[in-house]
Amino acid sequence: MLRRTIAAIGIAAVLAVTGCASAAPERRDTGIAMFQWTWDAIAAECPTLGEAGVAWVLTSPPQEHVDGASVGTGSDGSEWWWSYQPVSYRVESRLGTRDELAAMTAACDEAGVDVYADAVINHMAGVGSGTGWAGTPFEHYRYPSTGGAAVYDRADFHDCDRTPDDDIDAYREPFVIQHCELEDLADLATESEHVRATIGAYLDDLLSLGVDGFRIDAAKHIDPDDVAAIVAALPEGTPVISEVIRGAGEPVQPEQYTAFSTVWEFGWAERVGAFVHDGSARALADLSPASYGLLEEQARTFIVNHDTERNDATLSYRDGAELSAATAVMLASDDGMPTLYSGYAFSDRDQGPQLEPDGSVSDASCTGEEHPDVVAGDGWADRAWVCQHRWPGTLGLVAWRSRVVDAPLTAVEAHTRDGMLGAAVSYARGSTGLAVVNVSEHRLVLAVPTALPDGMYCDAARPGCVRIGVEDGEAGIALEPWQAVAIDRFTRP
Ligand code: LM2
Ligand code: CA
Repeated sequence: MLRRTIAAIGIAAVLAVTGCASAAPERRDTGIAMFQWTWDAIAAECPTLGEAGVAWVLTSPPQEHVDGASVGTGSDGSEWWWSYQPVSYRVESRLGTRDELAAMTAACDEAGVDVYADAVINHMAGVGSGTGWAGTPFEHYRYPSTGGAAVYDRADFHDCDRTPDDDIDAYREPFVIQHCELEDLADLATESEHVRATIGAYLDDLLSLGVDGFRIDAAKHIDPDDVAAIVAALPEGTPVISEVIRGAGEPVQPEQYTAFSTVWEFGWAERVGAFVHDGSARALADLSPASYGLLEEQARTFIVNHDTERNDATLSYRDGAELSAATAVMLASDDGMPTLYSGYAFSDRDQGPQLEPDGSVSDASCTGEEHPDVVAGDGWADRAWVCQHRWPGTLGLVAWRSRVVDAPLTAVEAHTRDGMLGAAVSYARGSTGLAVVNVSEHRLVLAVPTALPDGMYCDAARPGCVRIGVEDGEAGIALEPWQAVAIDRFTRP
């Protein structure tokens, strides 16, 4: 029954524009990580993303990486994580060619969507020797140039000489975290001018192909002074997001990277996922930077990424409608700038995406039709593209956020009552907007205080115009389990 209700909301139609006349303001600050999506597939999805108000897409790493089948370790090369073992900075990978990458940035630009690339600059490959995807031969610590790209020799890498196999063995000292090796991955001497210049040339090359910003992979394993120097060499204002996983009691913390970048706040993702899962509307309403970390201007909020969906640190597509509810909380809150996530189903953490006979990644596509079990979170075939961003509500809420984000949050309230089954949390933005998220498996009917003028509004989370009435300063809102409803003064019947 529930499944039918939510399916009826329709996935493909979330972009339907309602019949409102007043011009809404728009500020886009929501991004989406499209894990292992090819350049061609991202180019094809950008019009949909742009129409919904998505500001940017984050790609998987675009540089040449180890061809896993060449290494002789028993891998057939299909694992996703070869992307994170650079061999050169040629823009040639399983996800697409240099020309395809340029075509993607052009198509996304046309759709009003920026492209951020995942920059793997802490390290090169972890394996002994082999060939890169574009044919570049390499050995551990030796990455010669073919086609005029990256050139590193032994002296360009750290030799930390502190742990048995030079691997990071504990997160107690910055030196070990930043100069020893992350799982054997050859650790670049990022303090060296040559290394910085080589990385800088790679990032500049990506910018010349139309890339707009960067994720700094494994930033926690690079001295913040080194990241600062690399960022300083980029054109002023280039958006950079550092990946620094917050770990309690560790000496390297996200705060050390905020002078020159924004940082994903893992502490937020972990808490919000757990609170939604537990139905703790009160805890969600009480959430504050003091309890999880970074201030909103520095924080990138997210619910799940490609690592956390594999180590169970957060919710994931397997949590079905709970993931949708948490995503709605992220889009309704003002705790940071949101990042959505879209990837593929897997039953083994190493399992790569669908491949073509030549070993390149198959193009993802989303119709919505192939995902009957979105709500329950089960029934996924291995390697199926999950298209989380097309799940009911999500893109509609992105568009709603772009209309209301400049109106400050005026109230965040938990809706729980003795004797009432279920719980919800509401986010009021004065007389501009209101969102309510059911964080329970119970149906709820609520009267939620709002400063929106009395009258009829359209629910931004559903296509068409499902009417929501405001009377005497209260919005009458009925919610299915885990459903979110959002209204704003620009979207009325
Ligand atoms: C990241 N952020 O800091 C990425 O988000 C994460 O996905 C990367 O790990 C990691 N850092 C390095 O860029 C992935 C994956 C690992 C994989 C590495 C390198 O999670 O499992 O390690 O990429 O491909 C694999 C093997 C590991 C082996 C290593 C080196 O799983 O057993 O270590 O390659 O050959 C001996
Ligand atoms: Ca390092």
